[in-house]
Amino acid sequence: MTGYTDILCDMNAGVARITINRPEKYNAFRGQTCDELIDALHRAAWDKTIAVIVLTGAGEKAFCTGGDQSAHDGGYDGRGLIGLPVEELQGLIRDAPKPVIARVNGYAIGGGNVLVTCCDLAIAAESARFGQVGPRVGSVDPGFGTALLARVVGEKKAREIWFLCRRYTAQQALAMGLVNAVVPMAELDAEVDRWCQEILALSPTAIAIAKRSFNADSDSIRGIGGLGMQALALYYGTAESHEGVKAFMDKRKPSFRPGADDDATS
Ligand code: 2NE
Repeated sequence: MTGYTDILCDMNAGVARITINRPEKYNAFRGQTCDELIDALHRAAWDKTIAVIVLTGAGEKAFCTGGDQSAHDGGYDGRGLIGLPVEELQGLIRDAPKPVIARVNGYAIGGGNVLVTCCDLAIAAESARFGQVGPRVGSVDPGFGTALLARVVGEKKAREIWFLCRRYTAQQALAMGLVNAVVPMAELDAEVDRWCQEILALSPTAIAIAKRSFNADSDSIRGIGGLGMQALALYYGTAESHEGVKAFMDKRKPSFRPGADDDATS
């Protein structure tokens, strides 16, 4: 793949910086974005001169807000079961035999929060906000988005995140173990660079073995994700899911239980 349109990729002095470059969409990903991220991650993962990968979003508003709802019409606009090859993207973050650091510069919502969950490390600006929105917008990101999140923040907290769809501050994300450090936005790049430099001084093979052994313990979650995506493709064909997407785009509250809503007001 040559000439990215949705991302930026800079590989320099042992560090690959991959940036989702769709700030006007709060760095939401469409099919093309996922394919470009996959391509860049492949290159960075297997380039022996690269010791660490930094994943981030352009601008100061958003890290990534998940699937681009304007590219969703009963499924997204790309390839794969749901029109977004997110399983491949998330799997690649885990398969890269080197640490992937999420540089969280703003909203990490929906699939964006799942990317943070999948990254090995996460460093957030104080202004960053985290959360899942699937049940509000007719979606769910099963597998790493649910079961790995539970390993990261604990079962009760993960269920709260999915069942209530609240937003969490960077300090709350730190307290629950979703991120490793929180710094003022002005210090974010310097802090990320410090972590990269520390990693660069260490044995790449020892780190690769450590990463693969962490992964081995949780890799069964990949199968749960595959099963979940199969279900998600069916869910995307329902009126309930369509209502969630349409309500978000119309900037109104979704009505998931029309009959029950009528009963409640009668
Ligand atoms: C990010 C958040 C919390 C911001 O809220 P707020 O109130 O500050 O701003 P607003 O007005 O909601 O958003 C600002 C602009 O960004 C766009 C909005 O449409 C709006 O556009 P304009 O009106 O200014 O033109 N925007 C934000 N996120 C977008 C998105 N994902 N797609 C398209 N446009 C987006 C709030 O916007 C929010 O909650 N966003 C997340 C929406 C969402 O539904 N994300 C997808 C979840 S499903 C998913 O990610 C997924 C997956 O991970 C795996 C498989 C399948 C699906």
